[in-house]
Amino acid sequence: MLRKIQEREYDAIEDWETLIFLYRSALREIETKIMILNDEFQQTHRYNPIEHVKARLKTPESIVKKLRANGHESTIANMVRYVNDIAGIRITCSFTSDIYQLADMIAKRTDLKVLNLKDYIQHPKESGYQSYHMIVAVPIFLSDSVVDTKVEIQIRTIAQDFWASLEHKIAYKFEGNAPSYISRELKECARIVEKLDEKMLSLNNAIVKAKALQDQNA
Ligand code: 0O2
Repeated sequence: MLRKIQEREYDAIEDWETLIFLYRSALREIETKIMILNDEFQQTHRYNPIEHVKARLKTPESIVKKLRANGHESTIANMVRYVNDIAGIRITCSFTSDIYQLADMIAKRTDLKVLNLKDYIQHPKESGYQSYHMIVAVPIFLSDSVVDTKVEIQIRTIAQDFWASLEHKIAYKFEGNAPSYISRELKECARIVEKLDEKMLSLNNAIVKAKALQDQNA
């Protein structure tokens, strides 16, 4: 996560305050970059791919729970190394095509480094979860050094977000042990969400075509 610049060497972040300061700064940086991308898109294509952006820092309880679940001790070093989503940004888009366009725009930026990609749209999770995940490193410029800080970017449609939010609540209630018929029904809902997204995208394509034809004939 860290790179050495100038005199100061960051082998590890040693205290919680520094850790949170860096992740909070990384969220600010990423949020601004994403809003600028959206504005540029609006300016060049007269279209906003982004519906909402939500930034959050993972709670200490949730960080410790994740480390424990993966068999790691709750140390600052382990948090930095093993928890990729302490800083998280969720981008909600209108259409699945927007997701890939945005992901491509983010990946091409020279001021970020993509560390990992997970396409849960092409390959949904066992639960039915669909979303596009990117782990990026954002350089945080301090007075005497630069620290690359990890941020997880989740990009999904409104429908995928609706499913994920409700499924998260339900799964939380059962602490991962939901009765099988509930898991089955949730998976079925995920398939409906996928169909809905496909239909909305093809409808949008048809609208764009029809509008262009109308403008041509006007
Ligand atoms: P919360 O409460 O959202 O913070 P990794 O170390 O990155 O390889 P990880 O973290 O399991 O392993 O990565 P993954 O699978 O990409 O999941 C990261 C996040 O995606 C989760 O964070 C959830 O926000 C979301 N997610 C993944 N699977 C599901 C799912 O089945 N249902 C829902 N609703 N969300 C999911 P956290 O820390 O689990 O939760």
